[in-house]
Amino acid sequence: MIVSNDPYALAAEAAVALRELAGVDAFEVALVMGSGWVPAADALGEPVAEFPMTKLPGFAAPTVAGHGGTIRAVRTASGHFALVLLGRTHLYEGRGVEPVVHGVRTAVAAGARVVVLTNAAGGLRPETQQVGEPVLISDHINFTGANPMTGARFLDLTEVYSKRLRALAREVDPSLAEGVYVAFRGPTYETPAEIRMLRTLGGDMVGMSTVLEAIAAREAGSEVLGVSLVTNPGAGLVGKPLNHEEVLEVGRATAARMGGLLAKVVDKL
Ligand code: 8IG
Repeated sequence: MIVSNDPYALAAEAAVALRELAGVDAFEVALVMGSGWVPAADALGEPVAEFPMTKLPGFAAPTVAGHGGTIRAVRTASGHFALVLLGRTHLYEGRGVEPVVHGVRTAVAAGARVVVLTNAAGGLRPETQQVGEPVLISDHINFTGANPMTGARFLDLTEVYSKRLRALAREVDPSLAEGVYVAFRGPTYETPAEIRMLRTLGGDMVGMSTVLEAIAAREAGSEVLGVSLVTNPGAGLVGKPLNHEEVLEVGRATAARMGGLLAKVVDKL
């Protein structure tokens, strides 16, 4: 196996290995299941293959509980192939941006024209948001200080999160709200002052993922659908500290709704 040090070539190599291991020629759609979303993956269809991400070139094992580190190929109810990434690498793990976007680049190289990015997030609008509520990402603010692209290649980000796909998701569930997702590098949660700042700046959710993957997917030419599961109000908004176990619990409690939503959206593609 040749393991390239060019991240784009590495993703192309991983896509070749993926097609081979999964026994699937091309995937129509890829879904990245963030914390809290892994239990929802079972609703997507019949698994045809499943293996650790580390079997493919360029994938690091995720280090966070509930983040899986597994790749699953699924045949959907409509007979299409979906690539499900159970877990992701985060910027706060300290390996840089390339491993963070490698899954998305590999998925697009394996055919995915649509990339669905899910995450668990803090809610910046407890006046209107409920814990356990999915929110469609309409736009983002990238406060990670990082970017998956380098060089004088000026990518337009006017519509990172596809209007078409958001409308399709709302056909499935008309009650879905939309919001602006703000990403920090983490791994710390925010201070109450930072949460107040983000509210002033027009953010609706805050987390530590998604934005770099969304940029990489757009760079590679895919459409993106982003969905945040609001699992806690931002720090200081209700006065109680946050913990990761609660995030996973919200995911387990809402798995049926989230799985049903994703399965129906995927079937409409
Ligand atoms: I779940 O409140 C989850 N992930 N940055 N802030 C940030 N990330 C999060 C939060 C949060 N909740």
